[in-house]
Amino acid sequence: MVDIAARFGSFVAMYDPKPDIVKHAHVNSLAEYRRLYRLSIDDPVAFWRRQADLLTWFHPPQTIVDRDYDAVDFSWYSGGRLNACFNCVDRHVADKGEKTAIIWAADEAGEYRHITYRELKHEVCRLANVLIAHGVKSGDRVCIYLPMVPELAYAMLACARIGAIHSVVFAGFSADSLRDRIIDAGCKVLLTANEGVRGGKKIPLKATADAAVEGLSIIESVLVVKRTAAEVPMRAGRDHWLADEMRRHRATCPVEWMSPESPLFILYTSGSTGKPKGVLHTTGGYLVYAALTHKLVFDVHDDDVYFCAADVGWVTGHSYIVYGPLANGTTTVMFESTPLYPDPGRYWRVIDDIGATIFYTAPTALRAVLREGDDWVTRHSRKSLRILGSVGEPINPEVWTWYHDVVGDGRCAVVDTWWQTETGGILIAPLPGATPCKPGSATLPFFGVEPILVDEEGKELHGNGVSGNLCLRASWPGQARTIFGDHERFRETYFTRFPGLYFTGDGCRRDEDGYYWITGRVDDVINVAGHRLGTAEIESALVAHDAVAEAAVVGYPHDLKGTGIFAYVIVKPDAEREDPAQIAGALKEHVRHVIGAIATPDRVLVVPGLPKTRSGKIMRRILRKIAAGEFEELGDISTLADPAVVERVVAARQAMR
Ligand code: 7RM
Repeated sequence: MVDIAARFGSFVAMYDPKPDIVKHAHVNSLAEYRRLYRLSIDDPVAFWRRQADLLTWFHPPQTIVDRDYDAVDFSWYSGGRLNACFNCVDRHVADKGEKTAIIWAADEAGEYRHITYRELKHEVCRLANVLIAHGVKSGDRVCIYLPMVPELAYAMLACARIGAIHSVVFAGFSADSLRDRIIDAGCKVLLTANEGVRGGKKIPLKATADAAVEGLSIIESVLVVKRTAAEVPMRAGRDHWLADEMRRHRATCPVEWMSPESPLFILYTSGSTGKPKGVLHTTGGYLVYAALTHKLVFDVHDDDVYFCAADVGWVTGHSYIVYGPLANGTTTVMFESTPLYPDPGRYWRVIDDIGATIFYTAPTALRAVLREGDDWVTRHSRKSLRILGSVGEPINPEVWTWYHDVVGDGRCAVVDTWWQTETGGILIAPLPGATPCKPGSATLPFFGVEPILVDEEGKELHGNGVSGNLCLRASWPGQARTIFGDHERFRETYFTRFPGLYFTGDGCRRDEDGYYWITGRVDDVINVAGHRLGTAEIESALVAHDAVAEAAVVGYPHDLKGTGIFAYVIVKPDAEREDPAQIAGALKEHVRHVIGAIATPDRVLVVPGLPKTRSGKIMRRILRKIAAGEFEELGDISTLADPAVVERVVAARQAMR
């Protein structure tokens, strides 16, 4: 078996921590990281007891952790009482009431709104009072189907304040998806907007919401944010303008002191099979974990302006736009637009406008702007930046290096953060100022996190220089507690394949230095003529070629090899005029050169686009079918950002025969 990952990892450069950029790092050397890490593993109770001090508790916790792996029952900080909204809002008002809590960056370039912690408290209280007036009580579920407007954060915090459970549904989802999620969670109130605005386009959210709740009696009230001037039909007795309601209510509202294990939110995420799962997170452990990881991984200090470009509809937005940053009293950004609107320089323009010091986005967004050329970056100063984060998928070493060299001018720390909806917060990532980086590796585990690699039989792979299924031992405070309404599915999905461990579904390699390299979902691993290949490595090789903007690699049935390698590539504008057959030939030769003969793609297809989810993940399930020539059974494509792209890829595939 040829170990591609080993070879791939061996020639990458080490990037040392940047002491001048992170001069006030909370953890400022590798030795200090290792000392604290040891402590967190050897004595988790002592370690996590101390971290509870990051929050303000009404009653201090009594038992730090209590876990039962057989029953899949995890409890953190029991005996304590706290409120997530109080921790994110109220407690900051006394000493930083005039500090900006949220900078809202509207879709229109140059348009910002600064909301102080004091204003945030008033808005959240008013909205909480509105919810109470509409019959929402502790434990009730509230569905939030809003674009990136401040009311989205207000609504989440208002739910937390009164003990209600929010279920945020990304505003790009269809009526059917929204309806399924409302029914599954049993929501009684829905928040939406008349329209969303993104990339200069209007999104008819109220119309979609109306279709979603048509004939659904469980939704008693629909509260509507007026984002644009558009008129929308309002059903008497059910629909209300949120602003009118908020004006009628007081700007104070008592907080509900919750048990640490009371549910904070449900967030739907798709697995490899079945309908989306309602991942449930609770209050105490989640908030401690979100706050601590945010503070340490991004080296956050009081004067930082922190800009995460994700959408709050995804877990990244929950933990690292709303809960983590606000629990830490940070100035956080809500970005309503896209990286390409009105031009590919948008991110860097926002950074200059607001003086952002920390920036966090996904590799897919970086690739989208990278292909447009460095000019779009370098025409903006970016001098305020110190930390650059990446999340969501493996970042190709090429893209990592571009992020570091071009965006960060070689002076900023890059943190590649690996985690999942189910983990609540970052589990594997460098600490800037402590961890030397290798482009493409998420580096080392966070405190209290014990990654375990196991083979197909569940045998643990000890030592370095091994690859296998990535699992986690024990429990960490931010871990999901269940799938809403289906604990058995939770147990089955994550805890039965490898008993006693949480199985992430990702493949991973631990290299000779103990660094972790996520190789992608295990279902993305392909076995070619007896060789195990991570599709991510082949994609990285392709993207490293001058002509390639983006690549997606899947396996397909192959007479001789069992599985062949099928590469879809989007070429850069310059290469668009060239002969596709010639490009394909050159790319095969290129991959053979970079990785080796066994990784040479059997087929290379130049396509105009790739099917992606709205969060930017390439839907390999669809690409596998198309590669196999199974055009009729593509399955559900409704969750794609642009379903029309599928037809164009199919057409290209058919032309190839
Ligand atoms: C935060 C988030 C989770 C899946 C996960 C991985 C992949 C996420 C990285 C990554 C390589 C990373 N939650 N993933 N981050 N792969 N390097 N830094 O994305 O639930 O939506 O997705 O995303 O496969 O299992 S998620």
